[in-house]
Amino acid sequence: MVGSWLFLLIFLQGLETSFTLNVSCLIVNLDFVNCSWTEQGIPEENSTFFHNRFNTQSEHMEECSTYLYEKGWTVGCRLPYETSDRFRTLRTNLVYQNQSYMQNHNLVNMVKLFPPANLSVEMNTNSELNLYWNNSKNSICTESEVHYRINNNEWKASDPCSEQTYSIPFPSKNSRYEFQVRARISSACGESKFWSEWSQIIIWDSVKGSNSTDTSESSIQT
Ligand SMILES: *[C@@H]1O[C@H](CO)[C@@H](O)[C@H](O)[C@H]1NC(C)=O
Ligand SMILES: *[C@@H]1O[C@H](CO)[C@@H](O)[C@H](O)[C@H]1NC(C)=O
Ligand SMILES: *[C@@H]1O[C@H](CO)[C@@H](O)[C@H](O)[C@H]1NC(C)=O
Ligand SMILES: *[C@@H]1O[C@H](CO)[C@@H](O)[C@H](O)[C@H]1NC(C)=O
Ligand SMILES: *[C@@H]1O[C@H](CO)[C@@H](O)[C@H](O)[C@H]1NC(C)=O
Ligand SMILES: *[C@@H]1O[C@H](CO)[C@@H](O)[C@H](O)[C@H]1NC(C)=O
Ligand SMILES: CC(=O)N[C@H]1CO[C@H](CO)[C@@H](O)[C@@H]1O
Repeated sequence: MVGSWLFLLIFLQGLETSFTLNVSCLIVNLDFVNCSWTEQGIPEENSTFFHNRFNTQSEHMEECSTYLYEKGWTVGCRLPYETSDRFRTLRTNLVYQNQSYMQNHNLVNMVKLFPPANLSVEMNTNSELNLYWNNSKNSICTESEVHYRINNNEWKASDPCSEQTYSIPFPSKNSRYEFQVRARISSACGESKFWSEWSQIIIWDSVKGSNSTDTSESSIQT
């Protein structure tokens, strides 16, 4: 009994000394930055987070103004993002207990956009089925991928395109088409490591001649 307590004590001390906090940051929709330090679990004490606001010209670090919480502990920080910040270096300093963890982050590829929205489908006079959508960031740097399937067969993916439209010439009769779209920053602008989540699904049914947004099975496919 004493032996196992001793073992547990040594084991816990071992954990204590090997415990490090790693801050990882993601630029969300080029709108704000989420930094979090829960990779190794939730630290059981509040941490204090400082950052340089992507400004390497100055040594100044400011404290996080909008912490993210889990179980009442600080586990992350939401930082403002301004145009082109991703081409600069974010310096962070996390203070936990008596330790301070300094890191430099290069976030050029760490961008995740919101999914495209407002999908619509229409048949034009040339018998082309046209899909339209709105990207969350309407810029030449955004590329989209269309996923579609016919009558519940396998999903097919289009090549990434910079337009917010996709056409299928002569869609088959008596078929049901489903579409969904996702987006990311294209390689010409420092390709993002992450695609957005898939948009909601839109359905075009040649028999019913209707389209609708199906929320019941969105974002199952990856
Ligand atoms: C810290 O996190 C970053 C980003 O998630 C990762 O690239 C890096 O390998 C991690 N470092 C350690 C020491 O776990
Ligand atoms: C950013 O952090 C907040 C709070 O933890 C979380 O709700 C949100 O999903 C995060 N966003 C992304 C894209 O990770
Ligand atoms: C951690 O921070 C939160 C918010 O500032 C605070 O409500 C909570 O009391 C803090 N916990 C401790 C143990 O200081
Ligand atoms: C923090 O540092 C002080 C003085 O250096 C020390 O007495 C204390 O035990 C340390 N606390 C922790 C949790 O490491
Ligand atoms: C969404 O896309 C449509 C074309 O499909 C366009 O007419 C409309 O202006 C766009 N809306 C926004 C808010 O960008
Ligand atoms: C979708 O359409 C609504 C209403 O027209 C508009 O307010 C919203 O900005 C559009 N969403 C996007 C991502 O363009
Ligand atoms: C028949 C039908 O439901 N058409 C709709 C398809 O989607 C567009 C845009 O969402 C609507 O304007 C149509 O009414």
